[in-house]
Amino acid sequence: MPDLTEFSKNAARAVDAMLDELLPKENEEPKWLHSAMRWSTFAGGKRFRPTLVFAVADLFDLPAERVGRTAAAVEMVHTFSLIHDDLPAMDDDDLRRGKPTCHIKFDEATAILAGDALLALAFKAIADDDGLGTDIRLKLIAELAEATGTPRGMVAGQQLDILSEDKEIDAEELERIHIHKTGALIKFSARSAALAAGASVSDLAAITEYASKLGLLFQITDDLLDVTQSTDVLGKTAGKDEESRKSTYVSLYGIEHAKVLAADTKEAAIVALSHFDERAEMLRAIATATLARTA
Ligand code: GRG
Repeated sequence: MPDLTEFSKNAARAVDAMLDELLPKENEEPKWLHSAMRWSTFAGGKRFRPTLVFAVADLFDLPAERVGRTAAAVEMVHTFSLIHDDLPAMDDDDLRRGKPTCHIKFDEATAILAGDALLALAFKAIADDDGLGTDIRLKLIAELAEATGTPRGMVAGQQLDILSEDKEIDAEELERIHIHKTGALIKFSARSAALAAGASVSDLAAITEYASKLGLLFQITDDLLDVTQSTDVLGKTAGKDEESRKSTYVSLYGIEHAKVLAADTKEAAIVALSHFDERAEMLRAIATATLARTA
């Protein structure tokens, strides 16, 4: 059995060091903005997406250093999305990663700017990555832009999610929302390392299929945790989905059926990995841990 706990710890350490290097220092002007960016970035996230980047790199024997900037870029985009998602105009939340959200700790304008600046910095991190060839950097920038924006990325998913509030939506629409909102960045995380490693077309297809299922699994478990865990454990307000009358896998299927769906989705992720041999054990362990996660 691969030691996912140890692997995740090392991944978090590596991405945190890279983020610390790339983010402007708090003592550099505008200090208030840089403090806000660092506040949210280092608030204690799980570093799930960077771990996935490193695990796929490992599968292809690509040294971790080669994807360090990409892993940091993904985490910056993710942090940008959380900062903006917590704003009063969106989810209006005052707790994230167990700490006051960016607009509560700083102010609303600064939270908007901190998100904007993290998004811009993510693309610069990849553009300046001289450990990767120019063609790969361009490909990663294009794919990250697609995974982040619209019509195929996270911003599109967020818009669809907002428009679906207070509405009855079917399973197909729910899946469409989450493929974009949560899945696109998770898919990019896995594909980015495969692209950096020069993976073959069939390897890339298997990784893409695995990551698509993993993204859906991550969202189903997120919906389950929202109703089964406490605010303390989650580090963000529990029960928020029902309060904001959101359609979720739990509201659509009920807790028990959502659990079955999660288990089936994890199996589908594992099946996608049958393309690889035992070298994919860490990716199998990530799918298993995502199904079992408690926060
Ligand atoms: C504002 C453009 C824009 C997009 C927001 C990511 C997102 C889209 C909204 C967050 C709301 C949410 C609960 C999404 C579902 C899954 C998800 C992304 C959870 C948070 O990610 P974790 O659990 O967080 O990886 P940590 O804090 O561990 O990094």
